[in-house]
Amino acid sequence: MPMQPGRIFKVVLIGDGAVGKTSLRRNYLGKSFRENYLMTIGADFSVKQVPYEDYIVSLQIWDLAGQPRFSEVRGAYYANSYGAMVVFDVTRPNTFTNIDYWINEMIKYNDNKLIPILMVGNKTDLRGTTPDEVQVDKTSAMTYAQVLSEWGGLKVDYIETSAKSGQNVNSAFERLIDKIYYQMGL
Ligand code: G3D
Ligand code: MG
Repeated sequence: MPMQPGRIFKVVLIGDGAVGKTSLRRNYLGKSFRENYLMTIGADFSVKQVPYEDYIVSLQIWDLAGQPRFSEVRGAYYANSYGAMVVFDVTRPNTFTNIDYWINEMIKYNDNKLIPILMVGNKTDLRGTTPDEVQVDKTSAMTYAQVLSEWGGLKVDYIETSAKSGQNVNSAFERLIDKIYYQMGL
């Protein structure tokens, strides 16, 4: 069966500054990486055509540029999102603690919709380069994703990536697309 065009999925990348949001997007897009900077809301987005079953999904990946907590303009950033990746840096525990803030903000500005969320622990290539006790370990992050899932039906999964080595980057975006399809009952 020929591929059918048609589905546009907007997904937002959220999380503290310097956790690797732009790097994940760049790694995933490869040569087709292009900046489309929207100055008014301080965001960038890129589009990737992703074959998915019989469809081509146009994945619009939105990424906050610059000042991460500039919330007056956030409505336009979050509106009509189908899914979110909430990213933290496994070597900086405070970026993990702030996940709550980002999820709350996203829900508030996206019409209180409970869209699928993928929690992403990035910079796994730096594991072992700083003492283990100051890193966020995988078990704690998985447990937290479980806690969030049980709280209000958010359906949060957890995946670890390295935007530097490319480890799991494609899988992360594929997982989010899967979750969106699943949620839509497709
Ligand atoms: P942001 O968009 O979330 O603000 P960026 O984050 O993608 O701009 O990344 C912030 C810094 O972290 C960048 O370093 C980038 O190269 C680095 N980085 C992103 N992902 C990874 C990763 O998986 N591993 C490692 N080791 N570094 C990563 P610079 O020095 O360019 O500011
Ligand atoms: Mg960025």
